[in-house]
Amino acid sequence: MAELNKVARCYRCGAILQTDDENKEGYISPEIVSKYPEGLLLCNDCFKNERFNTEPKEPHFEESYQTILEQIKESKPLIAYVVDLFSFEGSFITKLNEMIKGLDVLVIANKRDLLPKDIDDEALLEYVAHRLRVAKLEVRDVVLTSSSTNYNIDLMYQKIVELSNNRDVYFIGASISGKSTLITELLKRYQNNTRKLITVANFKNTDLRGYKIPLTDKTSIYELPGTDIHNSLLSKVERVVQNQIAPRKEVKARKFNLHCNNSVAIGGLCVVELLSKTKTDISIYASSGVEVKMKRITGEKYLQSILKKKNIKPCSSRYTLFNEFDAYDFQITEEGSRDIGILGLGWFNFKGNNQTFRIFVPKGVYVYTTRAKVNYAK
Ligand SMILES: Nc1nc2c(ncn2[C@@H]2O[C@H](COP(=O)(O)OP(=O)(O)O)[C@@H](O)[C@H]2O)c(=O)[nH]1
Ligand SMILES: [Mg+2]
Repeated sequence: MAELNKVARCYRCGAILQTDDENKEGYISPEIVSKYPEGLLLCNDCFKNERFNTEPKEPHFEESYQTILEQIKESKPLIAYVVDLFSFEGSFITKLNEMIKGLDVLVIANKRDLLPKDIDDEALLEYVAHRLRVAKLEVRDVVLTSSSTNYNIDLMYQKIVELSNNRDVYFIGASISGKSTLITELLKRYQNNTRKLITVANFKNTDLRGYKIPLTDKTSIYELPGTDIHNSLLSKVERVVQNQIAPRKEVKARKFNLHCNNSVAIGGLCVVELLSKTKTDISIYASSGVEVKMKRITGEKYLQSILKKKNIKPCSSRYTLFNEFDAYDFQITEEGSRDIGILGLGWFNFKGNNQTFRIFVPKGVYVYTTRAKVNYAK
């Protein structure tokens, strides 16, 4: 009888995998095939393109933004760098960090209200300090804020006045980190003791504009437009789904005990499977508008079934086919409390114990692993 063999194809581009000719489509190193006989495999090209997407693809830095930063550097201003505590990886931008090194920086870690209330600020400040150390970015101070609950806005204003010390202040950061809202809150407390008016400034040699708020007769607070984050799930889904995945209030942990080959769906947008034998407790942090469910089936089966039945909220009309998703395997070598995050959607926390997770996400969305952001272990 004829034998039917499954033809191995690249998981991403669909090319038929071959080990004979490096210069032809679908080439994959023979070692990989023998190492993962049952694995979902990528051809070498896709592996290079996708697997090494382990840094957020740098937000496209408009040249104009760079031009402004170059210009403002000369006057040695105070930089008020707004980062989003919920979406930290999307708002803490390597390239921006490099550009502001050497300047006086006040980090404003915003959206404190979205993180669990029972975590102390000290722990969050330590997390930010840790990330700053890793990025080798020295800063003058860090303040945790929330425009939604008016948390520490006075303190932020006070620090800006103190640290600016008769210099200009520039609010910078990724879009949606909350710059405009913070400035609006700041304006509620602001008293203009100068002879100047609040205006909108056009930045030289660019088409960018932003608020200019006089601090003293010689100095002002400027709001720079944000830089867009293209590899966030938020920038890939339609408006209704954006509204469901962006949290508006405290995100609460949803806990699951995962066994080998069990999978958890985070909406119809991400499926997490535990590939290794070590049973693992995970706590998922995502907007309450995102349903989270577990099934005792593989991630591939679970995702296929969700795409067919659309029985979990939210599902995006832009990602309806299995091959519109990427699959990443994360082998955890670190111990201690860890996170795996999906930019724009949230993250899950677990204790590192040599696990391997497989994560399915819409193509091009950044998935990362870091030390835990929210850590209950003392
Ligand atoms: N939960 C929460 N949402 C915030 C906070 N600050 C801003 N936002 C929301 O984040 C989104 C982007 O804010 P915006 O100020 O326009 O960000 P910008 O692009 O940096 O100027 C808006 O939907 C705001 O309502 C905050 O402290 N907490
Ligand atoms: Mg804005």
